[in-house]
Amino acid sequence: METIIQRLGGESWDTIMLVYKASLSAINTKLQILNDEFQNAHHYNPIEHIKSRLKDRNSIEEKLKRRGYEISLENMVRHVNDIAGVRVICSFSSDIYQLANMLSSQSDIRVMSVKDYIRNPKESGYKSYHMIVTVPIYLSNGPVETKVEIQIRTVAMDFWASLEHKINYKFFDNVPEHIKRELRSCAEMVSDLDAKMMDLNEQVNHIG
Ligand code: 0O2
Repeated sequence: METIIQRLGGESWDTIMLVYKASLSAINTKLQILNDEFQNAHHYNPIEHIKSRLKDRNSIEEKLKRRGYEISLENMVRHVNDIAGVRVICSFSSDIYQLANMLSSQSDIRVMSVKDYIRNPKESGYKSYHMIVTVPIYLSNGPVETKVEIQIRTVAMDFWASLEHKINYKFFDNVPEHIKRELRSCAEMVSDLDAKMMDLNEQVNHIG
């Protein structure tokens, strides 16, 4: 199947962004179906909520510059993996791997890379499961493989990541050491909380 790069001939920015927008819809639909099926079979929703976004032009160009690439449509499609980004927030850590496996095993999804910051958290304490996948988007002249970055994490991990992101922004990435320490300590609390909530949920399920 062709990738967007192979289709780049005379494609404009707008056409490319339209394809990425369609890829968000495709992944959202897949996730929604899995969530509904879970509700039907197991009487609970593994997904709390889904956020999706297209990276804006400035952020794409800034990322290319930061990585030393010239600004061009080809470089953007080739080197920026998170133009289409979906963040899936789950209730329990166990849901994360189940969802990732269910999605990865679909025949039209190709997993390009996985970064498991849950088993291997970042030094900052950041935890999340990241996948870059491709999904086919059916245009009038045939399908195009389109990259989407999927981040899957628990509500607690997301709470931590949002605050840490705001702190980094406020300090222009030069966060004072004592605040970094506090953040690492909060990240440990997040892991403990996730483990306890999952355990409690399992106990309750056995009673029910
Ligand atoms: P934004 O504005 O958040 O979208 P790649 O995309 O694979 O080419 P990278 O950066 O190596 O590049 O990928 P990685 O490590 O999977 O991180 C991608 C995204 O994860 C980041 O997007 C953040 O959203 C999030 N992330 C990664 N590390 C951290 C962290 O330490 N703290 C928080 N809060 N979020 C993190 P961007 O590119 O930064 O842009």
